[in-house]
Amino acid sequence: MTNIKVIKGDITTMHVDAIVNAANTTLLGGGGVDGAIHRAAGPELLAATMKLHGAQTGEAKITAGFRLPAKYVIHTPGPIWHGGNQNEAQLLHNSYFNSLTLAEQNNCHTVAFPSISTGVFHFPLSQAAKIATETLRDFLETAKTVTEVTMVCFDDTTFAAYQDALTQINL
Ligand code: AR6
Repeated sequence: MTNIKVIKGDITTMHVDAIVNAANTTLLGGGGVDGAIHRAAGPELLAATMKLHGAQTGEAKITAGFRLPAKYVIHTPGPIWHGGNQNEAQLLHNSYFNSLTLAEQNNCHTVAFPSISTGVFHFPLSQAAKIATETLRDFLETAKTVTEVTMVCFDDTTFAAYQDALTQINL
């Protein structure tokens, strides 16, 4: 069953099987949601991501959630926006798709995403929200373990953009 929710909140407080981290290719932490997740998970998270040796843009890797309420953190570097002609849309799709694939491989039922790439990486918000919601909808149509995905938006503008995108795909 398709079940996509959009809420306003802080992803580090989510009681779900996996939260997704909008990371960078080093997977060694940073600002924004990445910094918040590392602070809330504790230093064990950095110790774990150091063993992953980074990730390519659009790829996803998993660790435990350590001090977070979530069981796992799925780390994915989204694309940096360079104007739209450097495969940014496909790479953003890949971040959502590969994160969900990894969630399924780890038997997750509930997954929460932040708005990947729309902060420091400057991906245009409405376009990112469209790619995200379409990818989630398509994935959930044939998902085996994942039954519920929540988009956790940190501010009103982001929340409105994802609500609009969901409305546009008639969910
Ligand atoms: N919960 C949910 N969303 C949040 C939270 C939170 N606690 N904190 C911020 N956001 P960004 P990016 C929102 O910049 O654009 C990092 O330095 C934020 O308001 O975190 O993918 C990484 O290490 C925005 O809507 O991620 C990378 O270097 C969204 O999360 C780089 O930033 C994404 O903003 C990744 O940039």
